[in-house]
Amino acid sequence: MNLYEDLKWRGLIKDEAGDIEKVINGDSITFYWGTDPSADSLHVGHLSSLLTAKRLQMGGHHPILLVGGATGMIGDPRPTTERAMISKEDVLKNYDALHKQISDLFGYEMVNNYDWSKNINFIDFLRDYGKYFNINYMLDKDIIRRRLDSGITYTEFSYMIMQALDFLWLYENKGCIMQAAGSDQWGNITAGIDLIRKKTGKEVYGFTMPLVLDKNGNKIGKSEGNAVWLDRNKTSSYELYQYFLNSDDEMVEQYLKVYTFLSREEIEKIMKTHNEKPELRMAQKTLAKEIVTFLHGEEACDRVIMISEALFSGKVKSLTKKEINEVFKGVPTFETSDNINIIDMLVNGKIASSKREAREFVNAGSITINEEKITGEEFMVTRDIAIEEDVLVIKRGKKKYFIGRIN
Ligand code: 383
Repeated sequence: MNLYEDLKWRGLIKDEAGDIEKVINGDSITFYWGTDPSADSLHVGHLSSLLTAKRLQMGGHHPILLVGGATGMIGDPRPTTERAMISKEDVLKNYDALHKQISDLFGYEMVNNYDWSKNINFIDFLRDYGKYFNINYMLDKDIIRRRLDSGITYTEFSYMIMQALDFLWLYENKGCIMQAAGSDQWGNITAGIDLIRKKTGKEVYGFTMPLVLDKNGNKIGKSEGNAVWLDRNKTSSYELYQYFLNSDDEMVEQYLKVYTFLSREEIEKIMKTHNEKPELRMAQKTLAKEIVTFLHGEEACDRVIMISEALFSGKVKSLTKKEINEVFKGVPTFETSDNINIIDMLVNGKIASSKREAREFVNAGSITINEEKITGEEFMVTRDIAIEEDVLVIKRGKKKYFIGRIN
């Protein structure tokens, strides 16, 4: 399989401008991919196209990663409503964070469009570039058309011109002849291609990747409404692992193609074994392992697999305090004293709303502490049963967790 066929097989090519097959399978070219500093970390939604850039690089092409210090101050129009403007300080802060994240993870050559956009003055902008953009052409772009009813400001309307100027600048200064991005970027990519053709008479290329969805058709990378971040301080290795471990059976093959560097043969083999016994979640385990290893390293991944297995088989007590903190990040936590009656502790820790309710829980056998079922109302909670003499993992019913710390 050649590079283009591999990308097609993985489902990574949607729209193509120019003979992309020839360009991708041909001699080494320089291409770019851009992202705006709208948050202080990238998330799983960005990862598929970053990995595509990596695949092109492995195939011999040269990637340039653009972090939009200039475009980030404006905001790419969304199909629904105008964006809230981000403060300049936040754009700079986010820029630094993304720059570090991308260079740590990928080591790509990076550029900032602020460097060439900041000195363009308004009169030159209108004379040198504005004349190349017919308003009818701009209004015809999908994203603009979708905003005509709800309204769009001149600021966001101008965004596509900024991105088009970037492509032109990279073409003229870095010999960049292709732009790759998610399918929401098609209008911006073609705006750049058209500008370069009009200004220089040269043909450059672009392609988009389909947005990766979950089985309900929502964008991948949201967990209970929050983004799944690539920064491990925002989404722990454990959360990342669990997110992909929970992928739907219908989707897991596609995710293996998009999010791992496993070959076609390897993926087909995994799916064959997986389909014989889907309940073992072999494909999901491979997916989660590959992603966590790629993003957080092998050591973090080994630890997370160990933790997940310990929790799954009821071996909470074998975990360290540090591991418990990672796994139970975000779980309600409370302080308690040593040698306290179980009923009092349940009420103080807000695990039960009253003593009466606390007794009901205990008598029904629905409370466990560090996986030991608590049976009597008289039970005293002491350091002896705590992890490292300190931590209590309390489970109420089948799923609800609380963390108690003996002070
Ligand atoms: C800015 C200047 C350029 C080229 C690109 C840009 C950013 C682009 C954008 N991209 C998204 C973002 O920043 O808004 N206008 O969050 C997302 N991307 C990638 C991919 C995606 C897109 O960073 O489809 C998802 O991740 O292209 O929405 O000269």
